[in-house]
Amino acid sequence: MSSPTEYKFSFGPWNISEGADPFGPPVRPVFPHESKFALYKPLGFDGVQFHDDDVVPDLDKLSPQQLVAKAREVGSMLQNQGLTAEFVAPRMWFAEQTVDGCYTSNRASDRQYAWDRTQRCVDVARAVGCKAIVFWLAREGTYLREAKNPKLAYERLLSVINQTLEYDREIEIWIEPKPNEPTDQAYVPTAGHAIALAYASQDHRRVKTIIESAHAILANLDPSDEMAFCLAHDKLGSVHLNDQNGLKYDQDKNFGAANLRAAFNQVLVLEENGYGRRGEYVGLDVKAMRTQAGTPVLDHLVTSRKIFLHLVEKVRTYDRKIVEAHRAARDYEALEQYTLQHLLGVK
Ligand code: XUL
Ligand code: MN
Repeated sequence: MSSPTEYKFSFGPWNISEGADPFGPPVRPVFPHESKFALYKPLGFDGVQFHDDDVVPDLDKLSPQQLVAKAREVGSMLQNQGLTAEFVAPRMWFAEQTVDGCYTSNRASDRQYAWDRTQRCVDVARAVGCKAIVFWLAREGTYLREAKNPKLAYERLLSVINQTLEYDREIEIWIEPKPNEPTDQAYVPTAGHAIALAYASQDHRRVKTIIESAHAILANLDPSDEMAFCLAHDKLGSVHLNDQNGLKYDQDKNFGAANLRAAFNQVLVLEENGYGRRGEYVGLDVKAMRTQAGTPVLDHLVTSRKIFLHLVEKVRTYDRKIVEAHRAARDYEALEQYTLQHLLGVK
């Protein structure tokens, strides 16, 4: 039997937040960005997920050369701390040019901004030492469906994927589907949409996905199925594990906090399909509770990582012979009882 997967963990600096929400200001003092990196290793994380402006603040004001020089400095700093940049995502949704979308905006000037910014994001990714960019297509959608031509929107998304693949012959694009928020209805709401775009592209091997548990739940889908679908196509670049209590705003709760059994099924799918054995990270996208005192608040990262590892143990001790016997007999009542008792640790 091969040795068990040793999971590596990652998160993005935005996961250490000051607690602001749409209805109130920050509740914790700012914790300087640079100081966040020193926290990774002691917490058991070695992958850093970035937005482009997490690497190089105010990047729109810099020349491409200045931007690459700054990103290289960050790359060396990471190396010195034994950290790896997992991906860089263009955080375009803050820009004044992207109020109505980036690649799917009705305005040519906005689309041009988005394309320029995407090229700079690829430059940053390469300079900081990683081969993947993430497209979370925040504003690619509408508040009312009549606002955009949806067929054209999908064509524009495919064009920009192809342009990016051409711009850098090694870069991978990992699409992070989400069905809504901040738009009412987003384009590319599910893994199926993302993977269809991948296969339609010029080089599908370089177009993958990152599946976030909460986003799948917002699409009323089971996160473990979204992950399994991507794994079946060898297209699971990364995951954003977290949880979501039903169909409401994107909550980014601790992994397993709303539905421990669904979390177990996600770990089961990842572990059974060898996720992590080719260097993939177990990424977390979890939000600290606004009510939590102190700075920096890190308990949510510690808890989510621990719960993942506890669930790995549950997966490894889940008796496949029993599972297979119940499947063969089509005795799903017995399978349910066994699974629930296993999760509860009772007989
Ligand atoms: C948004 C979301 C983002 C992306 C990275 O809902 O999940 O954090 O993961 O931009
Ligand atoms: Mn995410």
